[in-house]
Parts: sequence; structure tokens; C-alpha cells
Amino acid sequence: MPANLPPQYFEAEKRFREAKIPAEKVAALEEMLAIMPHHKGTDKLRASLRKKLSKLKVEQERRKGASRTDLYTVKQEGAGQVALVGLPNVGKSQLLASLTNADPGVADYPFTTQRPQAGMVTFENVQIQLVDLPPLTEDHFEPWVFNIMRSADALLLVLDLSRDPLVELEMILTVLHGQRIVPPNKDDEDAGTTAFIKTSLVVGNKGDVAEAGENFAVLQELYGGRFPMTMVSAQRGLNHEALRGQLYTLLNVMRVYSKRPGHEPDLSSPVILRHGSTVLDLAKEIHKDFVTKLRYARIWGSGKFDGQRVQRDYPLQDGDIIELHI
Ligand SMILES: Nc1nc2c(ncn2[C@@H]2O[C@H](COP(=O)(O)OP(=O)(O)OP(=O)(O)O)[C@@H](O)[C@H]2O)c(=O)[nH]1
Ligand SMILES: [Mg+2]
Repeated sequence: MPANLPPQYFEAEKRFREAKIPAEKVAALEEMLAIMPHHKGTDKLRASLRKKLSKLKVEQERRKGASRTDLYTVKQEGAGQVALVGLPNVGKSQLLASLTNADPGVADYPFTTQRPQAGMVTFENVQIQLVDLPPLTEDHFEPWVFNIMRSADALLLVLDLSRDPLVELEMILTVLHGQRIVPPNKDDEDAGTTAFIKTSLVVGNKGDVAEAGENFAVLQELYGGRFPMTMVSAQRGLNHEALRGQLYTLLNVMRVYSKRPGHEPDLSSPVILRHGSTVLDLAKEIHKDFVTKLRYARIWGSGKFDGQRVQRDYPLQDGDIIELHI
């Protein structure tokens, strides 16, 4: 039985063929279905158009979902969050795998990492969060990658010592600068006050390859004054103890311990505070009520004699033990 389709149907069909986005295709298909006369001759065609339509709608939903979840964030944990930054295939994920309990994909081809993944690095009695990210490239970025870098406490710039680490570092700095992310003390006027100043540690990875030492020496000569840097091998675990310590230093924090009167302090669980914090800052960390109720504190360490009374504005030092009195 012939379909006997009216001319408007063919106009809608033309729009369907020429449509560039799914929403236009959906509109054209719906029009075609509405125009089509109902009879036996159009049954097959109707069924096939309906199938196309439902496929398109599923696709549209999937895209919406993707753009929502495209905004990844990583909840901060531990003493601080450090983001891994680097070109494809330099060993960022391998570094996360060897320093933490995380089990990210590591592969000998680029763009293995597509999503952020976090793991905790242990340094003495402190946990530091390391976040693995997709690689940086000159022309393709996803905004959420930079959002994570901006909200991190510090960056680990990972370079591949088996390739040209100078070129890699320069490219990283250019891309970051374009996103207003800059290492501190860079004489860079146009970054201005809107820039995100990020303390950065340069890590030369693949320190196990033959040319690594020479490449690292060149890097140190040119950038050693500007960045703290270290050579590691993520694969062999080379220099990982030093790296843990450097990660801690990078965070610019201190550890203090609170004790209850008449009790020993728990030295395994420090309170992490920014350098320059006071007794009152510690009180805030422990309990919000302490801020108003705090009368004085006693301190051990800090070059004071043991148990000396100090006021709430007293600046603390790394390793101090404090007894808060309310
Ligand atoms: N020789 C050597 N190879 C390494 C080292 N670390 C990583 N690799 C290798 O380098 C390749 C890339 O490692 P990944 O950890 O996947 O690199 P990535 O930087 O996360 O890569 P993307 O996710 O694509 O950005 C793998 O084949 C690793 O085995 C290392 O210390 N020495
Ligand atoms: Mg990776």
C-alpha cells in the first residue's frame, strides 16, 4: 500500500536531514510523525521514525547527564590537597599508585586518566591528599581540571626525564598562566591580584632512565632558583621518602597537639594549622564553643618552660603541646 505522504512531510524530512543538533532532529521527527497520515501503508515508516526518535531522546538525556557530572570536584581530606599536573604519559598516575593506596590506571599510551582520582600520602603522623588528573595539553582542556588545581593547596608539576623536561615545564607554565594559575614569586605583573597563586613542587619522574640525571641537572640549573625540585622514579620508588617530606613542607602547615589537663597528649593525631596560627586558632579547630569559653592555655615546647601559661593570641610553633582551659 503506498504511503501517500503530503508535501509538508518531505519538507520536515529535509529539515531532519539537515539538522545539526539533536534538538532540531527531534523537532523535525515529531513533525514528520504528526503530519503522516494514519493507515496501513505508513505503519512501517511510523515504527522506524519512532525508534529514531526514542534513540535521539536517550542520547539527549545522556548528554545532559554528562555535562552535569563533567564538573568534578574532590573533597579535601587530611592536612592538605596537592594536585598532580603534567603532560600525557609522564607518570602522574604511577606516582599516585606508588605513594598511596589508590589504584589508578597506568598505561604506556597517553590520556589514560580521564577523571580525578585521590589517594592519601602518609608522612610521619600526617596524611596528605594527592589528586591525579587528566594530562594538560595546549589545545584541549576541560574547565573542571583547572578548578581542581585552583582549589588545591599546592601543585606537583610532574615532568618526564626521559623526554625534554624543560619544554614540558615551560608548556605547563604557559597553560597554567593562561588559566590564571601561577607559582608564587613569579615577577609577573599581569597575573595581578586575580591570579591563583599556587605553591608548586617540580618532580622529575622516570629518574631510572639513563638520560635522567643529565636532564635533571639542566632543569635544576635553569629553574632550581624558582621551584623546589626533586628527581624520583615512580616505578622504582626512588626518593619517595624525601618526596613525602617535601609534600608536607609544600603545604606550609604545622602540627600541634592538644592535651586534656592531667592526661598525656596523643602524639599520633596532630592538629594541622597554618603557620602563624595562635592558641585561639587551635581552640577554633577543636570546638566552636572554645572560642568564647577559652580562658587561657598552658604550653609545652615553643621555647617556653613546660606548662607555662599563655594568652589566646599566643603564636604557636610546630610541635607545641597545648592544654586549653575553659
Ligand atoms: N621508566 C619509567 N617509566 C615510568 C615511570 N613512571 C611511569 N612510567 C611509565 O610511563 C607510562 C605512563 O604512566 P602513567 O602513570 O599512566 O602516566 P600519566 O602521566 O598518568 O599519563 P596520562 O594519564 O595519560 O596523563 C607507563 O607506561 C608507566 O609504566 C618511571 O618512574 N620510570
Ligand atoms: Mg594518568
